[in-house]
Amino acid sequence: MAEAVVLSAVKLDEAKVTRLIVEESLKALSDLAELDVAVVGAGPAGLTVAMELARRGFKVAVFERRLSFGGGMGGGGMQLPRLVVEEEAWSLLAKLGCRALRSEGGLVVADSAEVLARLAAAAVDAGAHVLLGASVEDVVFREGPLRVEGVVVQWTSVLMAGLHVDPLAVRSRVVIDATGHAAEVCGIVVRKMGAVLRTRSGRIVGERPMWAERGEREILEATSEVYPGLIVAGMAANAVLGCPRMGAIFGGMLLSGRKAAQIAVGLLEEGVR
Ligand code: 48F
Repeated sequence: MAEAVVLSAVKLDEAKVTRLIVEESLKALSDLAELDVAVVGAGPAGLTVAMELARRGFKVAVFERRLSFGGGMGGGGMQLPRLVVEEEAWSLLAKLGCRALRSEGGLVVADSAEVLARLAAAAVDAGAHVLLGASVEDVVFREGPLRVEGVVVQWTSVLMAGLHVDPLAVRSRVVIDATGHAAEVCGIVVRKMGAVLRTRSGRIVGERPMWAERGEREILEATSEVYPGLIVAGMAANAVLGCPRMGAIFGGMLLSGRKAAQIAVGLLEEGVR
């Protein structure tokens, strides 16, 4: 007969539960006030960049609007539970313990839930902090010369309720826009700072329709520091630079996250701010 599981050994006092949550949350949030890198968006690009930077010992936090990890990865293609990754990028996932379900013509098929769970766990294991349900609604900037020096964060629930509640700011030496198709942080910088981006057009061109091979090829070049202190990664990079979308293939997102981490390391080692 199975042994009964009892919890009666714990004296459950509601006030104690509340105190534990509040005290530890305040410590965690106050620790996030100053970062090496603020990553906006916990999709495949954001999680990869956070994992890579945390592994190198940098203080990194990911701010994710939703209460879940993975961005577009969990939904695979049309909500089917499989996704596809190019062999060149697969080694990154294989090292995290992801299982290849099939390999064909340079493409590896994997379980999308498994990939996002292992990637999120790897980022957290490496020491990245993740704040779920937290939307970045603005940036912190400084002049002389103009640069992005942090993000402004609000609970998504407050934004959804349309409440007039002031957000809190986080100082960060580098900010990474990994917000996917909407390229939201770049949008804020262009709209509110009148920024001319360090790209050929200087503006947000908008993603082009689907062309998987070109989208995957161009994403690595598009991943770049588009404004002082602001790096764009993942689908946001294709949206800003005017590159095609690619659908439910994720190698480009992972390698873009890795490249964004390399660019951030370069900036941090140069001693930005
Ligand atoms: O969309 P998303 O998965 O971006 P990604 O990492 O990967 C793109 C692919 O999933 C897919 C694709 C591949 O073919 O094109 O779309 O570039 O993840 C972006 C995450 O950012 C969050 C959003 O909820 C999602 O989880 N996000 C977006 N805007 C904000 C944000 C914001 N302002 N503040 C916080 N999180």
